[in-house]
Amino acid sequence: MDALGVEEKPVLAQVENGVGRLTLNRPQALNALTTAMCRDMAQTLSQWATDERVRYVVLDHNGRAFCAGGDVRAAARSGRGDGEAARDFFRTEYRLNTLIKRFPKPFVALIDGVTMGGGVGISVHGSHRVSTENTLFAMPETGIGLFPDVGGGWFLPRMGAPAETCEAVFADEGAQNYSEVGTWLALTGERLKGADVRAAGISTHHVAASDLPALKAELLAGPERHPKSGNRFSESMARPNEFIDNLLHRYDRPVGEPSYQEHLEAINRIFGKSRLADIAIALKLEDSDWAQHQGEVLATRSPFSMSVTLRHLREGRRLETFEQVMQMEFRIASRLCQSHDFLEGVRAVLDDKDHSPHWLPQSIGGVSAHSVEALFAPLPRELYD
Ligand code: QUE
Repeated sequence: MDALGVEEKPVLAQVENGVGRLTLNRPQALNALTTAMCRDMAQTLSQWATDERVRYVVLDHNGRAFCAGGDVRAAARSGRGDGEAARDFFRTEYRLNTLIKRFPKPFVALIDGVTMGGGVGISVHGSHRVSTENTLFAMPETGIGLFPDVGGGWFLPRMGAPAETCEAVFADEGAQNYSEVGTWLALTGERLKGADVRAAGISTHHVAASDLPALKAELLAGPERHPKSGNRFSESMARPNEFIDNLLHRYDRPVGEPSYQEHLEAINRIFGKSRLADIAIALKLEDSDWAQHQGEVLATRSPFSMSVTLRHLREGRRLETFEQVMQMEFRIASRLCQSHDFLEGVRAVLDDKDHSPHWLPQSIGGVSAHSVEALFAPLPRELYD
């Protein structure tokens, strides 16, 4: 509610100057996504996809966080019962992720703050992602007994080695020499800050937060208002991609090597192993403080979630279309939302905040291959739509 008692909308949508603008407007909850927000954005975007008034879309946020994730507490509440509302949430959220991935016009996400889980899913699949020194990226789901969904099965196993990240990192085809950076980020939930978000290819452009108001003003003014486009109005309107590329290029700040560069060899060697137990052992045997720390982080994550995640990323790397990955993710999420570790993880991290979840099984060795495999099976008919 605002001062006049008017209900504030959690997502603001407007079309002006040929630009469709979506603004996340639930700052008190770090813009965490509810089912209604996802449905709302999906409906707006599917209209804008064919609306000639809309040349491109800008997604920004009110408040310091871009988006902290999905409304997982509501999902857990549902998961304690029949799980129907939780499945409805994941179905709606994944449809939105797919709409953004397949959006036929430039989609510019301004991720000037916390961008985690569900927040990654509504930005990373867009054509243009702009980070700042305030950007804090993570896929933290293994810490609450979930898995890195929202298309994590697509982009995480396709992250390139930093040397190649200036190219199209998430290109549907092309170079197959992917790194294991995504596997490392997914299993540990490690955060990337600022320039590292760009160096890893999560963002496509990196700008100073102090430049963001000016960049935003130019983006929202649209091609026609741009002083340099002058009488090239129709030309730039016909080529929104070129307009956006040029505009973002002017604000782009170079980033150097990522801070994890010195660990890249170990990341690829250790997180490239096929079995989770082998990854955990290799971290323990590695003679470096960094590896010891990664091992200690893994020891706090849900063994079941990590096992599901590793299988998910390997399968996601093999699958040919984004839609296939999202179908796999819906199968997993539909079941995981009623699982012990998810309900326990949300209790420990988000409800009671004791940060001491009691995972079942307690250790990696206790996870049966059969229990992991069961999450990937096709769903019974009654769970679709
Ligand atoms: C893992 C997650 C989430 C998380 C913490 C995790 C997540 C999520 C939130 C969150 C944070 C602050 C809020 C809120 C939600 O935290 O998905 O409403 O105000 O949304 O370890 O996946």
